[in-house]
Amino acid sequence: MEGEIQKKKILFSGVQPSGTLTLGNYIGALRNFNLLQDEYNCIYCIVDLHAITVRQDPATLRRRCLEVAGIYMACGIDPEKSLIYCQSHVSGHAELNWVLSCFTYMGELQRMTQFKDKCAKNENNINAGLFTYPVLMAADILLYQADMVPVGSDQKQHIEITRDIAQRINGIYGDVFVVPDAYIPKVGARIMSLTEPEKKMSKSDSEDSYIAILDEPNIIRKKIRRAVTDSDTEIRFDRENKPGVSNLLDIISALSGESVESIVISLQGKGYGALKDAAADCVVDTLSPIQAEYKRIMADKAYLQGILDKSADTANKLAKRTLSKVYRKVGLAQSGRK
Ligand code: AQP
Repeated sequence: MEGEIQKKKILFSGVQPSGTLTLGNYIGALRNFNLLQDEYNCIYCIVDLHAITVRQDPATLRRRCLEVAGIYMACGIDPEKSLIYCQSHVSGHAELNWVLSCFTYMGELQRMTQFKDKCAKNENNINAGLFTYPVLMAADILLYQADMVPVGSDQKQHIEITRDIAQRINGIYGDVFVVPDAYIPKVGARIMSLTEPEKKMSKSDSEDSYIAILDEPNIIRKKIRRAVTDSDTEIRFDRENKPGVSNLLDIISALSGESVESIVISLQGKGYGALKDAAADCVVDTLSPIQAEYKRIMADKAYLQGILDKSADTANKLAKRTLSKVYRKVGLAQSGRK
């Protein structure tokens, strides 16, 4: 990939190992990853440095990094075509983060809705990392001169600030960074919580609120059966007044490829029980093969670790190219050593 990286466009995306990955992560981001890997040179990162902006249990975090790599592969990412590695194994992310933070304004960061949401969730740990999270994310992307970033709609603001930082630096120093575009899916860009459907489904919320990619079929069915709907009985897509029903329709549509309109027609006159059964069937059918593949991959942890190490070596080389360009452009002294 290192040599080939010049020819194809570059795609970068990441997921935090901050919990067990959810159906939201899958529909919003992961399922698009393997669709794009023939067209782009893809770099898929497990963003563990981002995860420590919220307190994590060290042993669990370490274990989860490998698990996320297993889920990436089970979702179809081919390590022969794409890089899969841990963010903390490539020091360039943290180094570029520092440079970019000197070109990012406090006011820009104060406008980030994710910062406000995370502050509300972590009242006792509103740390500087939570505030500068978008700068590290900009560094992740710009480090590889990525053209495209597939994300859910919650990350749109972060891609916009990444573009602003890149354009600002390019404006001062000439052509330093590729300015990336977001790839946000048309359907399922924001899967909502099962228990509070006006909020995004998040892996750091309560277990009942999300479906984990690795949940057993009976757990998936139980969680969907208990999903909050409303006191009405009509199956209709109306995000504002029927967020729970609309979320289930969104999930079915995203996973089956059928339009919401035709799903609504096929469920006409049936109750919420039928809607929930249809949603549960779709989710179980989608996740079962991924879970079987995940089990197979995780049986050989040495192989998986080998992939992470090899990918990190390549990522380090690519990162160094951008970093030395950035250091030179901003005026940092070159080392005299070979
Ligand atoms: N509910 C969602 N619907 C659609 N896409 C989603 N994504 C996350 N939740 C949804 C997308 O998944 C990718 C990885 O997200 P992340 O783990 O880096 O961070 P996040 O967006 O903060 O996800 P969570 O699950 O809400 O994590 P926690 O709870 O730790 O903060 C991103 O592309 C994201 O858009």
